[in-house]
Amino acid sequence: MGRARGLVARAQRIVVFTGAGMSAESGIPTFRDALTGLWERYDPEQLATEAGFRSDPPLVWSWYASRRQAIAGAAPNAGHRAIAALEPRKPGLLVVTQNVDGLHQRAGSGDVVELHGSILRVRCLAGCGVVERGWQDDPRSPPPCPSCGAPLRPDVVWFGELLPEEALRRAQRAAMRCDLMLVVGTSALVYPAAELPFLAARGGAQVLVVNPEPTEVDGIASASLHGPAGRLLPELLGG
Ligand code: BJW
Ligand code: ZN
Repeated sequence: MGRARGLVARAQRIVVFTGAGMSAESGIPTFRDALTGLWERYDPEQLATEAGFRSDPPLVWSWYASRRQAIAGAAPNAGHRAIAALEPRKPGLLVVTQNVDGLHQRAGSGDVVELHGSILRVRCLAGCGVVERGWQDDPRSPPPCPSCGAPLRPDVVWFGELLPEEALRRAQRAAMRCDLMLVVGTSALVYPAAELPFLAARGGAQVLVVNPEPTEVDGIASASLHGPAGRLLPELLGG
């Protein structure tokens, strides 16, 4: 911990790259953890692809509605708060998240890049350009697009879909320019997001991992702290 705290103290351009483990202690399940991960119980082909949505819109819609409800009832944890509290001390700090839950923003982080979209928004399946934040939520089936009548879909990135171009570009640029990348709560298995720590290391940044389990990133990390983010981040980032 002492060495890791030293890396944070010396860093001037920090990127915090987060995944589902960041929100685990807020009670939001991860995707790939044994027993508790969503993909243990649900089929990603059915629930996180456009083909799955088209084949059964009510099924996919209701799964997202129940997750949205769980997220609305959850609160940011001590890890989210520690990252938000670091921002004033490290100007230019950027949070790059794969999470769709909006908890970094609710904890007070001001600059958050959402690589996989947001579960709090919907957009038109037909791509007419409609994006909405507040809509009449019937958990049983997707409402029609107010402009063209096609179903609305969650504004998240499903498998086989391109990440939002501007978000990905900004994340890649920040990764190449940072001097410290803190990688929290991600299995780093899903591309292209998983490339970011490797881009950072190639650009000369120190990489610091916070995760209870070993991951692909440990091999390039200057230090790996094995434990839960909600406990380790306040200790690591506390002033
Ligand atoms: C804790 C903790 C605690 C626990 N504290 N830590 C073959 C090879 C390479 C690539 C591909 C391939 N076949 C297909 C692809 C491409 C595919 C991909 O990468 N697949 C891999 C799985 C192999 N990628 C895509 O499709 C992407 N698009 C794309 O590539 O476009 C180009 C293209 C077009 C056409 C064809 C092919 C390519 C899009 C990816 C979209 C991912 N979407 C999801 C769902 C979002 C919506 C929703 O929420 O429903 O995003 S999937 C899911 O995984 C979600 C996450 O953001 C993402 C990453 O998961 P994450 O965050 O890392 O979570 P977990 O569960 O994996 O890990 C949790 C970690 O936390 C663990 O390490 C725990 O130990 C830890 N943890 N408790 C700290 N308390
Ligand atoms: Zn439309």
